[in-house]
Amino acid sequence: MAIIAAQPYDFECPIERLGLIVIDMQRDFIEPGGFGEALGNDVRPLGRIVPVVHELLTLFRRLQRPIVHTQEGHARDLSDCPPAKRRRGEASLRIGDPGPMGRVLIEGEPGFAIVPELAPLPGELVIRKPGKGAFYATSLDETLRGLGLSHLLFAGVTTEVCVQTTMREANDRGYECLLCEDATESYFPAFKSAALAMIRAQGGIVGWTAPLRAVREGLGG
Ligand code: C5J
Repeated sequence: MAIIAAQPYDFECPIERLGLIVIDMQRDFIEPGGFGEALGNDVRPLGRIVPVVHELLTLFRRLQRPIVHTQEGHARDLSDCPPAKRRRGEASLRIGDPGPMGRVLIEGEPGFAIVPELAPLPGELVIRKPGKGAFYATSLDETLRGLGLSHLLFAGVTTEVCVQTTMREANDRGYECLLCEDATESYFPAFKSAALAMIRAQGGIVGWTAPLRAVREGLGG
């Protein structure tokens, strides 16, 4: 049993039932010219977590534990993009529009790709998701159960949108969830802090949070 020094208290996990979920580390959210910037955000803070997420990937690859990468995006004909989602916001580019990195948030386009430093290796699972939560309209739950996983470590962007939504979905499905604090980021620093606080409030109502250092120490990395 691994013990990770976390908040609100130690996260205990059987390593053989632990997997890593990396949420939406895509060019469209992280690089200039993508959807994140089109929504008016400064994308630079998101790019800063790439080395930390890379360290987690390296650790899980060395431990030979399952890794799932998610990508938010839609079919080319937008059949899985609700019009309300496409209309939302005052974006200079909307989902499906052609932009500097191809059509925004569309499967197969350059902006949809995971940033090259974090590219999935053969054998790692990659799930395209049309929603904020990675369990909505995907096979993620069946996949995780098929792998015998009960404990999930989360990383990725953005903390209060797709990461928190997916953690809440996982929590409702009975998974024990830990978020690596320095491997997640938001366009809004206050929202990141608030999301971390919400997750671990009330005795870990959604889950636990811990810095990379504690994750490494707990997992023997
Ligand atoms: C957003 C995400 N922010 N991956 N997506 O729309 O958090």
